Amino acid sequence: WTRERTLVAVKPDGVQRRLVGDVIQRFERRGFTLVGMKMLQCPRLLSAAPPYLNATQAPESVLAEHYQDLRRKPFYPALIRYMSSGPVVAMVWEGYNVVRASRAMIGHTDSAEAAPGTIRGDFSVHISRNVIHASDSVEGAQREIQLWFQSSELVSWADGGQHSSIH
Ligand code: YYY
Ligand code: MG
Repeated sequence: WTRERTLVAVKPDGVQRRLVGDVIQRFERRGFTLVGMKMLQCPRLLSAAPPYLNATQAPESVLAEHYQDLRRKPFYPALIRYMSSGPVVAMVWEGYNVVRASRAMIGHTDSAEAAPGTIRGDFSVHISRNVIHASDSVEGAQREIQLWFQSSELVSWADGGQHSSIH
């Protein structure tokens, strides 16, 4: 089987509400592997040609590129304002079917539809403040990981016995 990777981001409301640890704990307990993590804030998310964009990519902001499919939606300006209103914690998680599994873990986009037990179902009451992002397809995940992270910021690792006895 293939080890998929996906982009997960705790949005500004999630960071403000100190939910980063809970999110990490849920993914770790599920058995997924954290291969990248960093905090970003407004200037770096919105500035033109951030240094971590690939040189081959157009000099667009991370958020505009990230939500390019939604740019004609009525909620798009408010979405960009919200996403740039405070720090965001971006992570790359790896594991079997991690793209689909993480969508199930975050729950429905609309908080009112999100099942209890999901991250949005437990922590969010409105679609415009829904705490967390996760890529919705394998192709989308590859695109988003390249957008948010340089390859040098990702660490491939496997269980190497570090937690077993030193004797
Ligand atoms: O992938 P997901 O985040 O679950 O939903 P998308 O349809 O990709 O929309 C991205 C983002 O936009 C959503 O998490 C909240 C916001 N949004 C909104 O504010 N109002 C809507 N009616 C739909 C989406
Ligand atoms: Mg989406």
